[in-house]
Amino acid sequence: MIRQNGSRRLRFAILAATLATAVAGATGPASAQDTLNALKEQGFVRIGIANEPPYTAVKPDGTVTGAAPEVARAVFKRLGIPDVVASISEYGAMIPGLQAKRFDAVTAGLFMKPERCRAVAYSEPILCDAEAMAVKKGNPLSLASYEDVAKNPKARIGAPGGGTEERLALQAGVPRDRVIVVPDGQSGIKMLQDGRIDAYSLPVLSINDLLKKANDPGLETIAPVRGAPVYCDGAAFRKNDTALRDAFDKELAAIKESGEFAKIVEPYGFSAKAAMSTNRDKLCTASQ
Ligand code: 6CS
Repeated sequence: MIRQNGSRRLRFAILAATLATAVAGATGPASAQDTLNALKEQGFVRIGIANEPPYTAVKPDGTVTGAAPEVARAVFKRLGIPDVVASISEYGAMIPGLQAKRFDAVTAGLFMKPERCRAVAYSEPILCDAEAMAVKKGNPLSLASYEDVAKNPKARIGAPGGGTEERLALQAGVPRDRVIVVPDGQSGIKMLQDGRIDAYSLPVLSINDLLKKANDPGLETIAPVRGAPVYCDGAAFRKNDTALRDAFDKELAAIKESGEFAKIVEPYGFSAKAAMSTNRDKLCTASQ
């Protein structure tokens, strides 16, 4: 549980979060207005994140940043909830964690896809991005798509567990034993440098951030991955919290309209226009 600042506040956050979970668990599916009121009482929203810059990031001092939490903080503030408290989770554990009330929302770049839209209540789109692969300089295996990885029996691809890139690789026909689950960005780059994988796949802005920090002339980016869709995320809520999601959407629309949304996401490299030119219905029914 990572809080903005101060160990006293952290202890309070953990206690309050535990009490909130206990109450929520004890009273069964709260009405969404109750959820919003409970969050106002709590004074913060417990969010699930991955710690994958620029989508989500936790600074060494515990400060939660990244485009997704910053948009969430701006919207929740307008709803009368001043702060967010983050828990780091693997992508594949985010929806189960949300459903188990480990967090109140997922604001992590969790891309909207039909199967996820069936499991959670997404907000309207927030962050959009294409897919990329980091490879050794010169791209020795000539990998430009997930199908290229599938076709080459020597090629191993790293991707986040339960993440979109893992699923795309498997759907393209890469055998399970050549799709390597990577726990975090730094591990992925190290595995690529050590030759344990031949490609590491994340969204373009995440790979760009990692390669900039790695500063390794022996690596390069293949972007976009040929044939992979552009995805957009939204804030994800529990299915029975649709009124909370609707309240979030109302304020999200207001900051999109006012220009505040662009001011938050564009310094991180995201296009406000991309998110504002699509919608949840389209993304939740797209065949990807
Ligand atoms: O939604 C997902 O599954 C993907 N989203 C991001 C921001 N990074 C990797 C992950 O697989």
